[in-house]
Amino acid sequence: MAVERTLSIVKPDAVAKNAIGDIMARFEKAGLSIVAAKMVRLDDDKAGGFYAEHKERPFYKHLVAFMTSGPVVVQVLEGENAILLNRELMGATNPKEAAAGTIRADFAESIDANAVHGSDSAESAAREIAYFFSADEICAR
Ligand code: RTP
Ligand code: MG
Repeated sequence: MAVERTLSIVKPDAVAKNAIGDIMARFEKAGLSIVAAKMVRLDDDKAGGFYAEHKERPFYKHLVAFMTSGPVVVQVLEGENAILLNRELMGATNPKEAAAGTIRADFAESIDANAVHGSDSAESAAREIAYFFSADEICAR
């Protein structure tokens, strides 16, 4: 296994319920290091560009509206197998289908307000990290 980096977002619903620390603790307890982090308020362009792959999907407008509804915490996680490990920690997109003990099972309200984002491939991770962070904002361990 290789050391990887992945992009994680604590979404507006989880920020609103003061779950930032609990969610970050899950990453650290699983062996992932937070090597960059910031709280930001996304506008339509920034959120829409981030989810551009879903532009033609029926839920796109709603997704962008949700992601701009309040601040988010964007972070880069680093560790062995980080991309898949983060997806496992997150659980299924729909919290009703998320395995017990996953972040979405424990913190998500619905498929729309589902607490966290995580990159789904090495290609996505590279694009998404560069979308939010410059190289000098990422602190190598
Ligand atoms: P994310 O990108 O946010 O980490 O979520 P994901 O990979 O688990 O799911 P994805 O397919 O990339 O979808 C992005 C977000 O769009 C919303 N969604 N709604 N109503 C629907 O059928 C539907 N499908 C997706 C979810 O909020 C999902 O997180
Ligand atoms: Mg996705």
